[in-house]
Amino acid sequence: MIFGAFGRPIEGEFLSGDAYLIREIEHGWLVALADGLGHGAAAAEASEKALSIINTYAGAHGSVVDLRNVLRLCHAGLAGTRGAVIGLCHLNSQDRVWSSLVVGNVTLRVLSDRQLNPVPAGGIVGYKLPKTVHVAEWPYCEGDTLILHTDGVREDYSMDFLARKQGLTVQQAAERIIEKYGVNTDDATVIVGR
Ligand SMILES: [Mn+2]
Repeated sequence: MIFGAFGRPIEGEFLSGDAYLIREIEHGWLVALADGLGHGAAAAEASEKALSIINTYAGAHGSVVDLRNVLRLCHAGLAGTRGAVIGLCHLNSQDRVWSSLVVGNVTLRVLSDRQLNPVPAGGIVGYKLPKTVHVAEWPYCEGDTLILHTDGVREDYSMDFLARKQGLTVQQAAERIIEKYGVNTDDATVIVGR
């Protein structure tokens, strides 16, 4: 997999309340995107804390990734912060399986043989988790494109321009999405993987 990512803060802020992690782990990848509630430093504190917890978890667990457990750790660790909405995605490249978990307003889209739009659970990590959190799983196929973005990006975009034949790198695709579909009333961040 190759990943590209791009983000920028809301107009008038220097610091984004969004934060992301793209980490190669044993037999796969762990990708996380967090959007701290509100904007500015307090939002960034919550999202950075979530990512630091996820990064520590990834370092300690090798190829064994339990997304529900990651979520529980984040929820406990974010108590006392503003809280964050979070999208987590794990590729097990040995078993060729993706799994994902989303709490709150983070969007995950997958361009694959079949298009997949996993359903997020409501809630705010660090404040209130939903009763049940769905972990979506689907087979990994070579060439799959994964997109994870915060709600600073409109959702009504077509993924046509991400098709391989358009020749965009994942980094160019990430920048294009923010440029064309980022809203200026919120921090906006997108990760594109292929
Ligand atoms: Mn947001």
